[in-house]
Amino acid sequence: MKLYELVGKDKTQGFSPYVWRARMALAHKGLDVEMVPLTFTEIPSIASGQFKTVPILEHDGDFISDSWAIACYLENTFPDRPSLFGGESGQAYANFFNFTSFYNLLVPLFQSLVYDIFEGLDEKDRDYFRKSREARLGKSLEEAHENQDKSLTTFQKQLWPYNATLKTQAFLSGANPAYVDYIMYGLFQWAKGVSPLVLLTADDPLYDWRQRMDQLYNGLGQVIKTKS
Ligand SMILES: N[C@@H](CCC(=O)N[C@@H](CS)C(=O)NCC(=O)O)C(=O)O
Repeated sequence: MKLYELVGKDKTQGFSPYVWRARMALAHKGLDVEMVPLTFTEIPSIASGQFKTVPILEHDGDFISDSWAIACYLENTFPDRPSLFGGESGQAYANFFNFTSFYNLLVPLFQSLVYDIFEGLDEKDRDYFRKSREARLGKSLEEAHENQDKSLTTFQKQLWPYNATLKTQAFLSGANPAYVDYIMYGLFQWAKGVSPLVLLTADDPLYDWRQRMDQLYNGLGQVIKTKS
């Protein structure tokens, strides 16, 4: 089994939030995977160019792309291993969280990280990244960077429901971590891999949660080093 991931100059620091969801999901299922690092402009070299984004999972000759599709594939293909969703209603909720977290969390975090991501990229990806992301942002990377604090505050303001939830339960999925936690954790792994920005304070319940997430699966998430 192979998981294609996204890297910049440092090939050991896979930073995609979506790949982290898939990586944690594979670990949750107890499946060994070979990580294959790609830069942005290398993604079309996989599976005859049929996919534009990572993660891409290769298993038994099949290619599955999209983090949500990969999670559902793992759940269906390995039903006897620990469940990612805890049943149908858990899966429906995780699907909902997958969408809501996009606008509430991922977009403002993207706006605050975008310039730092650019700076960490392999030289050959920079033109592609600048062009595609400036079109998406409707402004230059430098302008986005000037607003970094504002975007970060927007992101932080959206965290209250998760902080509140973690006052009454250990993980977002309940007593034990599962896919909703991996969606959230992917965002923090992304930020950690590309930027020195501090997202949480020690009194945020998410801070303690993140430390516990870092310990899972033999400290898998700790492969990402804090930027300085
Ligand atoms: N909905 C997709 C989104 C994946 C995605 O946007 N991945 C980004 C990396 S974080 C990517 O591969 N982008 C390639 C590009 O923009 O060229 C998923 O959940 O897997």
